[in-house]
Amino acid sequence: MEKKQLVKNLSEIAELLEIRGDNPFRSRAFQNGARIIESLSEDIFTLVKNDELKNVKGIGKGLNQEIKEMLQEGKSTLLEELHAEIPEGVRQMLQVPGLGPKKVKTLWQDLELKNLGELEYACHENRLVELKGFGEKTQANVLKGIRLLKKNAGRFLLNLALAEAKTLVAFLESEKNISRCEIAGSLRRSCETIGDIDILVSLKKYSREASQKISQKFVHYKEVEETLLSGETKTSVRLKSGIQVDLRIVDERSFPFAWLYFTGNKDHNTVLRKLAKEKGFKLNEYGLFHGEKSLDCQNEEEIYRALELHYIPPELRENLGEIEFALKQSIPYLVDQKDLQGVFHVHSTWSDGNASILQMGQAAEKLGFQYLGLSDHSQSAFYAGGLKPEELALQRKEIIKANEKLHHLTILQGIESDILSDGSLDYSDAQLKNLDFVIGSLHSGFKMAKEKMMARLLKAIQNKRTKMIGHISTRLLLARDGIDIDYEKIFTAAAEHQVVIEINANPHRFDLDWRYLKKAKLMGVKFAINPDAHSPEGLEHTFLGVGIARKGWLQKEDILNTKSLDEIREMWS
Ligand code: DGT
Ligand code: CA
Ligand code: CA
Ligand code: ZN
Repeated sequence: MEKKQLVKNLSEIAELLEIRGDNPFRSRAFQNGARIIESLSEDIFTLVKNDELKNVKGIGKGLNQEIKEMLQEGKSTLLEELHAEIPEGVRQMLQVPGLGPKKVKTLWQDLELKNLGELEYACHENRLVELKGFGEKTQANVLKGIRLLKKNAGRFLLNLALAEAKTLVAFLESEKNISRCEIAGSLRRSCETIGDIDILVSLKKYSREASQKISQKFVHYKEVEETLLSGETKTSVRLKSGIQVDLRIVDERSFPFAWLYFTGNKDHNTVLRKLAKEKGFKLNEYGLFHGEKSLDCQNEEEIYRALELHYIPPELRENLGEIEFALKQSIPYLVDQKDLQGVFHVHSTWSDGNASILQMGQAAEKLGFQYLGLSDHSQSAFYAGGLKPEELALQRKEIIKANEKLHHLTILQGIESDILSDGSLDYSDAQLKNLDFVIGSLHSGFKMAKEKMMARLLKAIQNKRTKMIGHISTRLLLARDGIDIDYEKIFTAAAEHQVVIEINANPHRFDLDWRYLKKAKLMGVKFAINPDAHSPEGLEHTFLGVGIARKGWLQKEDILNTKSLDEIREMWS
């Protein structure tokens, strides 16, 4: 069992104990235990091996026993017991935003609800309104939460799907008979969430047996939980992470056609097929046929060319105007990972990051960046350890020291300032003036009426100290919808005041939504691809953000952090 799973189990036990109505101290001990283990700097496995875990503050005897069992035997009897006792549907209620163990307990025991369907129905019947600890507002929120869960059911964050797919591809590629093994589907199109992973393999020597050999290797991959379907050309499995993978196996000649087809999306394919038909061809996953015989195309470029189309990068294949542009041979040259020269929106231990300023700088240097725009939280974000005004100068000193130790990279001092409910920033103008840049972000008060929210955001954009707006919608993918705002008005103001809009590259956010990028660009808005990193590894999310920017048709010149440090300094001077 990995540490991550251990922490998850402990916190699940805590919640389930509370639902069961166990001793509250016991439940709290597990919750604290989860937190302690998560932030433990020593290696948990060594501690358990040497029987030293019991010496860690906050880990009592009972907890110590449970953790030992989980790590040494890979299971938890207590958790199994709780799972048997509390129906799965009741446990799923915990995923509804706003429902904690206490409320779930009431719903299960007082209303005898056993799953989300029954809960939804009970809301429609107004049965939550009179319930102790609930009310009209909670009931409405529960309904909204269930709707959100339904919408997101079975989808996964891009980074998780990508990590799973990359390891799987590496595993399959070790097979000698494989000539190509590539990601297709929504993952190749760099969509913000992924329904399932599609992998396409071509064989040097194709035969039924050769294909079966690859399917067998695939279903025996160590991360496979269950095989859903196994045929000659298509095999589907579900991985332990819950994500489904479809594998298709083709011969070398059909590879480009199959790759185009399985990359999609479906609407893009449909339009291509229609276009082919108008030209007297027939296009499918096996070829581009003129009569019985298919044209020989070595790659996707050649297929597009045969249809007299400009090559369309996978990110644009959404049937959102790309085919019209390709017909005119005018698909733009999109921003590329190698165009990035630096990053903004990075946290350190000065607020809620897990690494020092120097460590973040060194990690950014390793990624080849020229500058790093540090932006810890501001004072109102007390829960995230936001900086008090007097800490700003101290932090500046530490940045200067870090810069002396770095070779090719310069750290800039910015701040991620809360946009307060009246739209003002979180420090005095004199304090903000001393910083290299300011990102304004919403971190609370999301439920404000639309009009008031617009006034709040517009005031922040008009502030002459604001250089960027962070994660503008505040959405959390698969968990929380964004706020309701008038994007056109925001873009107009951002363009007028030269405030950059962030493309937050954290996979939980990808905010601004790529669907707005093309329009905002046309209105004169500039963007920054920001990792919102809270750890050195988090910096790498920047590259996922490039995929999102490409999906929004953005080019190098639209992105602030493709500029050199000197160019940025000049812009902001
Ligand atoms: P997802 O998995 O929901 O994130 O989205 P996709 O786009 O990966 O969808 P998926 O996995 O169902 O199918 C992969 C690609 O295969 C899809 O983008 C286009 C192609 N495809 C699948 N079914 C059809 C179909 O019925 N017609 C056409 N033209 N293409 C299809
Ligand atoms: Ca898919
Ligand atoms: Ca699929
Ligand atoms: Zn933020």
